[in-house]
Amino acid sequence: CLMHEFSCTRGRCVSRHFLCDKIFDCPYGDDESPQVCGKCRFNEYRCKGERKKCISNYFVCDSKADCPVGDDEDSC
Ligand SMILES: [Ca+2]
Ligand SMILES: [Ca+2]
Repeated sequence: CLMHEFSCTRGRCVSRHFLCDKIFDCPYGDDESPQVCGKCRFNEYRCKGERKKCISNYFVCDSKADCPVGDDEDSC
């Protein structure tokens, strides 16, 4: 792949403009994977606030603030 391209698992190259645009451009969608996009995993909650920490869903509504601003306990 070229400098401005992202290499998919199956050796295909896509432009980096297509990364994290919610459309699968790689055959297996790895241009939208959490590792590439820096999002939380499907079983994690994304905290609000500047740091956007990821916590396990297990810690949402456990009566203890795990996010920096405690928003994991806000909508229980
Ligand atoms: Ca994409
Ligand atoms: Ca919590």
